[in-house]
Amino acid sequence: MRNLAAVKDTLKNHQIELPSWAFGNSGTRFKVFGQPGVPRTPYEKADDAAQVHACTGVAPSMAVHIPWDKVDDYADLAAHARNNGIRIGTVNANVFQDDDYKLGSVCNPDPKVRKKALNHLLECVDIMDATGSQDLKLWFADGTNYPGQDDIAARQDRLAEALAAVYQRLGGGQRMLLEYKLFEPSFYTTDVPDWGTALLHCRALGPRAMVVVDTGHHAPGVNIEFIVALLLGAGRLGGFDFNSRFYADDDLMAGAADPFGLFRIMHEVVKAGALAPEAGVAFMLDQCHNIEPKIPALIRSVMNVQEAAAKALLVDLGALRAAQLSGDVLAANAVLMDAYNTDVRPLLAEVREEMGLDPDPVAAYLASGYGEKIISERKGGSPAGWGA
Ligand code: LRH
Ligand code: MN
Repeated sequence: MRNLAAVKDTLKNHQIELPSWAFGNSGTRFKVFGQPGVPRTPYEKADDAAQVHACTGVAPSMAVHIPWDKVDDYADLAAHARNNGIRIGTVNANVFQDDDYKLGSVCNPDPKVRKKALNHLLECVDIMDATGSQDLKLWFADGTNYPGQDDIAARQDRLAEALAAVYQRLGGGQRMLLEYKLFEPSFYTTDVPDWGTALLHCRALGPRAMVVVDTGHHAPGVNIEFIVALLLGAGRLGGFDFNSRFYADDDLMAGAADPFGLFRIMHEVVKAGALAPEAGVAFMLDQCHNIEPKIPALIRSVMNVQEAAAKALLVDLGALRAAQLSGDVLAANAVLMDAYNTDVRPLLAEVREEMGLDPDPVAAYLASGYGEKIISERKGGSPAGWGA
């Protein structure tokens, strides 16, 4: 049985990064349902993120997305976040919403468009210098919709050229996180469609280029924890975009659709000793709360990730290894299922109390009146959204 005090310490130090865009209005191509009290500025998004951290104690940073979180003074935004007990985390570039990027951004056949995209990526590194952020996250919508539309290999060369220029620009402690996605918005090829393509580019760039696993970016049936184990083994797992899905990139609350899948992923992470912040794996949420209230949804999502981590920390790795090596299939599976079937909510309630927090973060938030406060205060202005 695992040492519970050590498990609690690990859970207290586990950090989950929040996505600024999850606080804004979001939806699908069919409809974006606006919600009252939605933040109008990155400052108000940071205020909401600080509420999630205040209630959970393990969400001390907010990722930003440029230009959705464009401000005049990024150092001032970072100071505002710090004054609210959090920090600005990963900087996400956005080269997927400008009309010029119809045929791609860094992979576009037109060198002028590629230059424009590269300039945005370099601007994002400037922003990291101002906010003190360590990670630049790059997801490219780049791809094609019809066979023959463009040359697959030529687009890879263009991508490699742009990534090398950005990698060159990174400062000392800064990293590049490359995120892959099977499809959407492109429907024939995507230039970074899978972990293999991302890993090849990262290896070609250097040691500070890492792969991001967005749990919604795989074909149905793909064994994501296998990819996680492989990337951990290669020392190239830079982080996760946690969410959940029943079908495609649904961006639902992490652990909501597939809590067992999230547990299996966290088992590989824990087994590799990669849960601790110093292991360099960024645990980020990347979700859209199209119909549910956003702040409680993010609190619930943080709790879901904590529950998966707690169950993974309770796996008796010694017994598991022994059963595996003796070929005792059922015993090995039982060790894992025993941990997964353990109700860790009392343990996490204890952890929160020991952190001086309410054992029930959602109840704490609802009792805070913060939700009502922002609805009454945030009148006028334009609510944040994806602006797609
Ligand atoms: C792409 C993605 C990427 C972000 C965006 C908000 O689907 O997962 O991580 O830039 O969502
Ligand atoms: Mn993502």
